[in-house]
Amino acid sequence: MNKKKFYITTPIYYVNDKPHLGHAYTSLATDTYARYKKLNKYEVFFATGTDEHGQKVEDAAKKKNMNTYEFTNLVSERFKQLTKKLELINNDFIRTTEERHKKNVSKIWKKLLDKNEIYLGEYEGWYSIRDESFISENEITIDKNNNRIGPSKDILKKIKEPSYFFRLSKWQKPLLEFYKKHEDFVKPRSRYNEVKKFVENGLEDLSISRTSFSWGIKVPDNTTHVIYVWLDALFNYISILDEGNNKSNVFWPADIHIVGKDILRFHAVYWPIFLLALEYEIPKTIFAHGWWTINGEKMSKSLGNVIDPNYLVDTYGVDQVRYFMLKEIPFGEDGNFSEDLLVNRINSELSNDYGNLIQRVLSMLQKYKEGVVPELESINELDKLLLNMPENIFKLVEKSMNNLQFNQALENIWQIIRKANAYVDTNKPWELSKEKNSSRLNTVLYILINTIYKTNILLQPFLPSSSKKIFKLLKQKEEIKFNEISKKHRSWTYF
Ligand code: ME8
Repeated sequence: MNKKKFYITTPIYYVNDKPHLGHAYTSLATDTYARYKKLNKYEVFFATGTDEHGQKVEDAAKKKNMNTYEFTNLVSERFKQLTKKLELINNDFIRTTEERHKKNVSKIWKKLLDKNEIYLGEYEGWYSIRDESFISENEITIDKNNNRIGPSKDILKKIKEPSYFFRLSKWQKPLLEFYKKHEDFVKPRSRYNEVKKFVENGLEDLSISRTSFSWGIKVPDNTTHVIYVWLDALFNYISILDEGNNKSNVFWPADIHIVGKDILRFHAVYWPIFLLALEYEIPKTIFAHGWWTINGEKMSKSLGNVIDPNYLVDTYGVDQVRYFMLKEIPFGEDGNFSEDLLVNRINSELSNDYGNLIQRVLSMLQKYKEGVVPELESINELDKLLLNMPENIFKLVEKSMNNLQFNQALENIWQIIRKANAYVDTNKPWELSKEKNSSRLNTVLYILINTIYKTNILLQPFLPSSSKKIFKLLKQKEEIKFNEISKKHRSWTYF
């Protein structure tokens, strides 16, 4: 039988500087969702990579006195290394400087030209290098030195140069109609409303080529122009399928693009319009998450207030960092980062709640039953409650995960863990052993092992490394699909 397909992506990150915790966050959230879908028996394609053209990258290379391409090799490699460090299960990693991508973008450009979506003109206006974005007058503020400041608080640059334009304005109505029919296109809901309002206010044609620098994909047949970096970058989502893996017909349209809210407009306005113009299918959902802040300021390379994810992983462990980030803030909202918060959460939830439960139960199993899981004997109402809890909680987890509410899903799972700890305290297996109440001790230990096993099934996408170790301790296979959760109620044949 053909498996259901699921295509999920992270943004491709700029290589103007090394990765920081913000990038790790998007990648870890995307990876968790990809793992969740895999365990739900989808065939998943998970794409990530680096965005290597544009003025920002060219400037960064110049600052380091490096050849631009060599510079991109160096920085892109650090993003690639991070995918390994974070133990991501991405299927591929695309760089926009690769031939396969350049070929695809040139092809797209020609198609748009053939369809009369592109015309040559001159752009005069303000540009944010930080955002690689043309900024309209109503988004500009003026600082005390009379500089024009963009939405990301950088000093804008005035540009006046020949440029190709994309006929964005004519797509306003079709896009609004599309939004109306696809209310799940942008999530969370507040972002959907925001994007819709932006489009309702009108769209201007978009400048899609630059002539004042050369680091980019050349416009076919007019090589004084390079293609605007966002037009170039967005098509990575198709290049990686098409030109690399021959999978476009299988995985396109994407099921979900996970992005930060800073780049929602590009994904929710320009991207679907380019696709409409090409008569391609449009992705099902763009999910815009919030920002990690430091003392209230967005963590960003440009502001220099960044945390190195490599340091955190080396110090605390990859599962621990993933768990903290997904539990600490509801996906979609902003949150402040501090190492103290991370340490507290790891200690109280992972070590005290979950770690202790496993340690206590497994050592009792060893001590009282020589490590062999006993048979379930007669059960009371309270036993039944815990015995059936994981299956019931799984339904809640599914609901939370369908909305990408990772923190809620974890909160649901933690209800089981707390209940199990309370169950140990109430049933006191050490007293049952002393009293030689073997029948009751069997039931209590059986139920506790069963609970740990099933909780571990649910935790696989959130704690990939630890859950593997725990399955090993339980002498079970390394990965267990969610639909196998209810299989093992009676005897532990795998033991
Ligand atoms: O925008 N908190 O690349 P980029 C949470 N190349 N997430 C953060 C973050 C923070 N403080 N800072 C960054 C680009 N991110 C383009 C994308 S896609 C076709 C092209 C994450 O290197 C978040 O996902 O600036 C954000 O959208 C992304 O990194 C921006 O990465």
